[in-house]
Amino acid sequence: MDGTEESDKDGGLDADTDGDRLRDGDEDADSDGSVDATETDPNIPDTDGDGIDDFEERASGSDPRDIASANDCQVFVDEFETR
Ligand SMILES: [Ca+2]
Ligand SMILES: [Ca+2]
Ligand SMILES: [Ca+2]
Ligand SMILES: [Ca+2]
Repeated sequence: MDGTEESDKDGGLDADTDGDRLRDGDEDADSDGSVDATETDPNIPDTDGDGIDDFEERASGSDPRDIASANDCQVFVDEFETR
């Protein structure tokens, strides 16, 4: 609760617990409280720990559950390899 998040009248599944801009209800799609094969962790902004948050991975088409997928993320590769 740092005051920067948008107020959410229905709370619960519309909250963004980990602050990665994906709502809890989008990350835990079936709302069972566990991270299933196609879901990302609503409590961890970077589910696979590759340094790119789940929102960025989904937006760029890489796999938010596969730490190796960051290597295929052209958006970030381009940023660091422009010389
Ligand atoms: Ca989230
Ligand atoms: Ca789930
Ligand atoms: Ca990631
Ligand atoms: Ca990844």
